[in-house]
Amino acid sequence: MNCKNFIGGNWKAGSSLEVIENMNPVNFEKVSEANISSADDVLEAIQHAEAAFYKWKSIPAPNRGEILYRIGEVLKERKHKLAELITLEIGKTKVEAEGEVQEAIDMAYYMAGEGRRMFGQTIPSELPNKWAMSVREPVGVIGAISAFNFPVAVPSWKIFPSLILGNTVIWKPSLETSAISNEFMRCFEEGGLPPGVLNLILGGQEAGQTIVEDPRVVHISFTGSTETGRKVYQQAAGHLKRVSLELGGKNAVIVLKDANLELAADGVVWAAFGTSGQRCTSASRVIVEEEIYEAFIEKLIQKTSNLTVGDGRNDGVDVGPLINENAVQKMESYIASAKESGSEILHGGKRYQKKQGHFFQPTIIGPVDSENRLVKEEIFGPILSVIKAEDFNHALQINNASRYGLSTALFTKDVNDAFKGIREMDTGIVYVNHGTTGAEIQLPFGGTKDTGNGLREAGQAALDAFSEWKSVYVDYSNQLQRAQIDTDQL
Ligand code: UN1
Repeated sequence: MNCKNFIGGNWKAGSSLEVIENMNPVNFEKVSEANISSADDVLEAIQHAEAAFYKWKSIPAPNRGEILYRIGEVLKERKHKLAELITLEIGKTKVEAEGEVQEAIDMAYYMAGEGRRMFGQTIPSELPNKWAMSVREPVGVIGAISAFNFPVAVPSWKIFPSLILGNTVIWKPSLETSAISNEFMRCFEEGGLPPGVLNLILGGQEAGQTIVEDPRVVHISFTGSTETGRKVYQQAAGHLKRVSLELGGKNAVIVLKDANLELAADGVVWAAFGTSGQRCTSASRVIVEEEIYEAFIEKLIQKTSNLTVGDGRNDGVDVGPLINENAVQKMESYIASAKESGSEILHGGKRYQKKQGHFFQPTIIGPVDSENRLVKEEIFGPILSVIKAEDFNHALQINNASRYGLSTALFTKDVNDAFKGIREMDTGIVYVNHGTTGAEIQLPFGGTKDTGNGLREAGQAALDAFSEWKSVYVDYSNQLQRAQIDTDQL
């Protein structure tokens, strides 16, 4: 598939001569190609987004909502096609790819509804015959930069809330997902979004930097690594831009001795090896109370060996390939350092010699001590470290020692421990008796510490991320009433 930018309502190839080709990660056949965008393409897109802003924000929010609803309908019709393309271009299994598109459909409908519900507040004034209220205003042109692993769901968390609020958007997806991004963009076009309101740029670092540095783009919403996120934040600070960051994770599952071990092992396997561990919410550490360590490990290994690893297009496949050869080599380097530090590989630990494709075995390593790089760094692949904890407090301490703070899960049957965990696990998302993945779009999504900068996307929190509050005072007393001063005379 030959992929293009979508700028001001027109499909146009990127203007550099450099071409990016994406191969299917299983059979290495070409899926897509695109000319990489230059800074000029981005500048053109910004001009269109800026020109479209006034008109778009002037359309009443319920009508904007109707357009979003229509886009949701198109996405629903295209669900299988989009999912097939996700599997083809990045290797995600068919079931998970369908789930991902569903997340975008849910977001389209949710935000369409917000068009008729975009509440402000009326607040009592301290003076008589004076009315005070707050209303939401769009911020302007939003730069949405997304990663390869959720090429439809994550952009939709940024795009739909931005649009319902009246903003216009420049979207730069990962270059690994050009075909998917073209197909997703087409759904907005066919749903009837006016030209210039959403612009797609297939670009790399130059395009990204132009979006981040141009003063006309007033908000940057970035999903990616902590390292890149930090740079984006620094560059955007020069213009005092609004920035929302969804960065790395080092998510843990805590399994207490009273837990349903069968359920906990199922939860851990799904959270650790689903999407081949390439979710920012993937479980990468499991912290187990000493007394049940052996029993739990046995179940975990048994369930992991039952996983079917293969081409995500085939029925019954649980774990697909990694995105590329670099990712496989990164896994090998973690295995090498695990061996060096004397940790035992309990399951897996290798690339598949006989399988064509970027496959790596679902791997369990343990026990790993809490200073090892395996339990500190984000791995973004199917490697799970097991850590022993003396008791619940120790487990909480190990969990909270991470520099990341996205998602934690706790397995227990004790209601007191469950609530203690909810309060004390210091991540933005916590689960009880479910693994670390599977956030729903109607709740805020995001993390603490090095995972983000405090803003949340999805749910009602997304409205705060992508709008400004305007405070409005209407004085109908027909005389000068001075706040704070005349208040005293009443
Ligand atoms: C991500 O990996 O960037 O909660 C997002 C989840 C998914 C989203 C993951 N709904 O795992």
